[in-house]
Amino acid sequence: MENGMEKKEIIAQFAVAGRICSVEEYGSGHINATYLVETEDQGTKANYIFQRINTDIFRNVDQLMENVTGVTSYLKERILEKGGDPSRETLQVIPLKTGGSYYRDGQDCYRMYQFITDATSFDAVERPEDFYESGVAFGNFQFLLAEYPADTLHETIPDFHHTGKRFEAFRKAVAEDPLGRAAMVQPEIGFLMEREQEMGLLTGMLERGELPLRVTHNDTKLNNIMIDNQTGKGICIIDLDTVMPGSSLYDFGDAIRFGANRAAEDETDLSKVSLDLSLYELYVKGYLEGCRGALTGTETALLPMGAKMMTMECGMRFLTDFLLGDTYFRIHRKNHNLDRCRTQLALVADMERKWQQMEAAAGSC
Ligand code: ADP
Ligand code: GN1
Ligand code: MG
Repeated sequence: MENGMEKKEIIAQFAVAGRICSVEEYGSGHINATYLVETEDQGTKANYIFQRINTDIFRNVDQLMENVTGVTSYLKERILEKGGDPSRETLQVIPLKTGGSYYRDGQDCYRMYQFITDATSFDAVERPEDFYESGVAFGNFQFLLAEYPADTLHETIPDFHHTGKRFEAFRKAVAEDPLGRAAMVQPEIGFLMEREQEMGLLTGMLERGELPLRVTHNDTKLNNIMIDNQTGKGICIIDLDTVMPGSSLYDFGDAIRFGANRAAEDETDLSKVSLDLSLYELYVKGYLEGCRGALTGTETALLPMGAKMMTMECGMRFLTDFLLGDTYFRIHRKNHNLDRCRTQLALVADMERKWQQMEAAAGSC
C-alpha cells in the first residue's frame, strides 16, 4: 500500500485469529477501498471486510470511528433487547490487537468489520420485494436510532445534504472551470441553474423547525444494506460513515434515487432512465412501515420532494466532481461522473413528469 506496508501486515494488526489466506478487492462503493479478507484458524474459515478509509473525504477519522462504534454499540443493545442476533444485524468493528478501532499508517487509515454472511448487497433491484424490505429496514434503522443522543454524533461531512450549499459549490466549479470542461456540459449546467429556487427548500424547513431533525443514515442506496439470502429481509444496514442528524426525506429520497430508477446509476443510454412507479410505491409502503408511524404529516407529504431533491443533489455532486477533475467519487472510465450526472438529471425530469402519481402514492399509503 502507499506507505510501504502490505495489506496482510496491516490486517495482522487487527484482532483476527489464524492465517490470512486472501485479500481481494470487493464491492462497488464509490468512496472507500474495500477488500474481502479470508482467514483460516485450525481448519475454521472466517471472512472479514477490510477498508482503507477515504481520508480526503473523512478528514477526522477519530470522530468518524467514534460515530461508528457509538452507533453500532447502541444498535447491538437494542437488537439484543428484542431478541435479535447482533452478529448479523449490525456492523461489528474488529478492534486492533492493541485496542482502538482503526489502524493508521501515515496518512492512510484502515478498519475491519465482521463479514455479514449469507446476505447480499444488490447494485440493482432484482426482485421488487427486496426493495420493499430495504425500505422497511431503513425505516426501522431510523426508528431504532430515534432516541440516540444526537448531540454526541460528529458531523463527519459538514453540510452533507445541504443542497443549497452544494449548489453554491457547483456554481463555483462552473465559474472556475479549472479543466475547461464546462463548455461540453452546458445543457446539464442549465438544467440545474433553472432549478436553483428549489435547492434550499428542505434545509430551509429544517432550519425553521417545520421538519424534524432526526438521526439518519444519509446514504441509503440499495448496496448499503445486506438482504438475508434465506428470509429476504433487510438484515443489516452498512456504510455507517454518514450517520448524522438529518431529515427522513434524505434517507427516503436517496433510496428512491438509486433503487427506483430502471437504469443503473451510470447507464449511458438515457432512454432507459425512468422512475419505476410501482417500485416507488413499494418503497413508500416499506419505509412508512419501518418508521412505525413516526413521520409527521409534513414529512409524508414531502416524500416526492425528498426523492427529487436527493436525485438533483446527487446529479449536481457528480457534475461538480466532473468539472473539478473527478477527485471525490471513484471513477472507472472516462466521463464516468458525467454519465452518472446525466442519469440523475434524466431521473429528475422523469419525476417531474410523474409528480402527480408520486404524490398520490405517498397519500394512499
Ligand atoms: P463505500 O463507502 O465505499 O460505499 P461500503 O462500506 O458501502 O463502502 O462497502 C462497500 C461494499 O462492501 C458494500 O456495498 C458491500 O457490498 C460490502 N460490505 C461492506 N461491509 C460489509 C460487511 N460487513 N459484510 C459484508 N459485505 C460488506
Ligand atoms: C457515495 O459510499 P457510497 O458509494 O455508498 C456517496 C453518496 C452518494 C453515492 C452515489 C460519503 O456512496 O453520498 O449518494 O456515492 N457517499 C459519500 O452513488 O459521499
Ligand atoms: Mg457504500
